[in-house]
Amino acid sequence: MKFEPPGTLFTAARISQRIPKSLWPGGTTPSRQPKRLTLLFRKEGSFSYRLMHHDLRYPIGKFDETAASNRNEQIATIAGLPQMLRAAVGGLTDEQLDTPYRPDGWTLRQTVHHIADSHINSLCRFKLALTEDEAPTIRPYYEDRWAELADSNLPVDVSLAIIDGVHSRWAELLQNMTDADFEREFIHPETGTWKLEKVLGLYAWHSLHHTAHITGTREWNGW
Ligand code: NI
Repeated sequence: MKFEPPGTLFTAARISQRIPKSLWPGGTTPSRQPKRLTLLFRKEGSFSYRLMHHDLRYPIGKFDETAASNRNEQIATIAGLPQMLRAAVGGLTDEQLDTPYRPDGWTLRQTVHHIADSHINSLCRFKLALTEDEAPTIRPYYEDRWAELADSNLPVDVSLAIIDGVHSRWAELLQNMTDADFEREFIHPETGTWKLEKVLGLYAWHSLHHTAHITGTREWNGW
């Protein structure tokens, strides 16, 4: 698989390659979760989603393993997130970044920092699962409390740089994993055993889920 270097502008066709088919209008599974969405292209390198059903908390629906796209699409989403996210926040002012994506929700700034928090942890969980003799028990954390700490007030560029590095490492790892590697597991103390195959699907979803919070907020506000 081939990925564009950092800084490459997305065209409509390139973005469409990165959005799992299951998230497109007429998605693959019957579900009460809203999954229909349409991409709008304002200009090259900038895009947003228009949601057909307004669910501000779950703009692309909840993670549904049975509706997950294929592995290559999921890896492409992980590889493409840094560019998608930069496009999503591009040109926003500090005031706009400090706007919540829903009433009582995180601000766009907190959302970007949360993605860094979450995906740092996820890369470590992949590496633990790939290297431990027994399926490791991973360490959960209170993501809402992490998002309230002082570093979540920093400029989003700080976390965009983290996400660049983490996702470069993560995509390289994923592209070189064997089928047997994707069968490896870790244990989450609250939710049980997870195969890396499923975890990849979850984080591809998570990447699009939070990107849609940002693009949705821009859409509603006409930014
Ligand atoms: Ni999240």
